Amino acid sequence: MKAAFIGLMQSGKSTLLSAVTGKEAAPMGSTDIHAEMVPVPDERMDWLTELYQPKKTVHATVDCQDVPGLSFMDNHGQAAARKLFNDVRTVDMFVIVVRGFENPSVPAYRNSVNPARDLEELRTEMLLADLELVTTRIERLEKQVHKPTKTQARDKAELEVQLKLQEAIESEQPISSVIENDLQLDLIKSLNFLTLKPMMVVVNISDDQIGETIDLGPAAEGLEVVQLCASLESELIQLDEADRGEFMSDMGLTEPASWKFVQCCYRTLGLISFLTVGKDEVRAWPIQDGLTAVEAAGKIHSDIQRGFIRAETMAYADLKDQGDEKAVKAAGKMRLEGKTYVVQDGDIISFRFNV
Ligand SMILES: Nc1nc2c(ncn2[C@@H]2O[C@H](COP(=O)(O)OP(=O)(O)OP(=O)(O)O)[C@@H](O)[C@H]2O)c(=O)[nH]1
Ligand SMILES: [Mg+2]
Repeated sequence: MKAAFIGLMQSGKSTLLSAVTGKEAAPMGSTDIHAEMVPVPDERMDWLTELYQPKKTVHATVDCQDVPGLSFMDNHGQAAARKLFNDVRTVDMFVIVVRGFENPSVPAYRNSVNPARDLEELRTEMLLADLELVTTRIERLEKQVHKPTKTQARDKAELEVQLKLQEAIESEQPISSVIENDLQLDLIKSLNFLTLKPMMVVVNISDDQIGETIDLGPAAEGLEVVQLCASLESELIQLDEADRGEFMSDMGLTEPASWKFVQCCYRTLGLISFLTVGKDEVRAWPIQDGLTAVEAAGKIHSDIQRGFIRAETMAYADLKDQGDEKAVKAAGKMRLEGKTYVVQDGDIISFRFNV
C-alpha cells in the first residue's frame, strides 16, 4: 500500500521521511519521487519478540513516496504540480505535510508561515485538478454516447455520474458526497480522483511548539492530524534507546511522534495486522480491515487459503495477560475459527490447512 507525502515546497516532506526511515533525506528541491518501505512501529511485536526469541521479526510496512514540493505561485509551478498530481494518482492515500516551523534560513511559501492557509490552498488545487479531469472526461463521453458502440450503455451511466461530480466540485462539495453506491464508484474508479483517496495531515512544527495545538481551520475538518517536529524527529531516530529516552523526556515527549504518524498512516489506509509467531519468525501481516480468516490465510500463501481447515486464534491481549500459549489454552482463550471469521487487529493466528 502506497502513501504519497505531498505538500507545498519546503514543508519538510523529505525530513519527515528521513525521520521514519533513519536514512538521509532527499535534498531540498529534488525533482524525483523517492520511495521507501517504512516499518510500522508496533509495541506488540517487541513483546512477542521477547517471548519467542525468533530468528527474525518482520514488521508490517507502508510504502512511502516522498513527492517533490508543489508551488502554485506561477504558471511554471502549476504545470509542474499538475504533472506531479498525475504521477501520484494511483497511490492509496495522501499524507499532506504543511509547514508550521519558523526557520529564517528556509524561505516560506508566499513569504509567511501559515499552515491553515497552505492546507486550504493545497486542497483547493487538488479539487481543481479533479475538476479538470471530470471536465475532460465529460467532453469525451458526450461525443461517445451518441455512437452505437458496445460500451454505449456504460458510457451513458458514467456520464450521468460524472455530471454529478462536476456539479459537486463546482459547488465545493467533496465528490464522495454524491457517490451513492459501489456501482457508481466502479464507473469512475479508473480515473483515480485525488480527492476520493484517504488523506491525513502532518503539521511540521518547530520544537518550541511541541504541546501547542495548531488550528488548521475548516480545511482540516474530518481529517486526522498529527503534529510533529520533523527535524527533531529525524535526530531522535539516530539515537540509541537510552539516549532517546532521555532526549524525549527533556522535550516532553513520551514516544517519538513519528511512530504515531506511521501508525496513523496505517489506519488511514484501512489496514490492521494479524500476527504469526514461532521460533523462526514473529511477523505482522497487513490486511484490509474486515477480511475473513480464509482471505487472511491467502495473504501468507495461496496453498493455505486453498487448503484452509481452521484458524487457531488467540488475541494478543489474552496472550499478554496469561503470559504464554499454554496458559492461554488453560484459560480457554484459544479459539478455533472457521473460514468466515472476521479477523481482528492483533489476532495471533496459526492456520491449519491441508493441500
Ligand atoms: N527548523 C526546522 N526546520 C526544518 C524542519 N523540517 C524541515 N526543516 C528544514 O526545512 C528545509 C526543507 O526541508 P525538506 O525536508 O527538504 O522539505 P521538503 O518539503 O522535502 O522540500 P521540497 O522537497 O524541496 O519541497 C530543510 O532545510 C530542513 O532542514 C523543522 O521541523 N524545523
Ligand atoms: Mg523534498
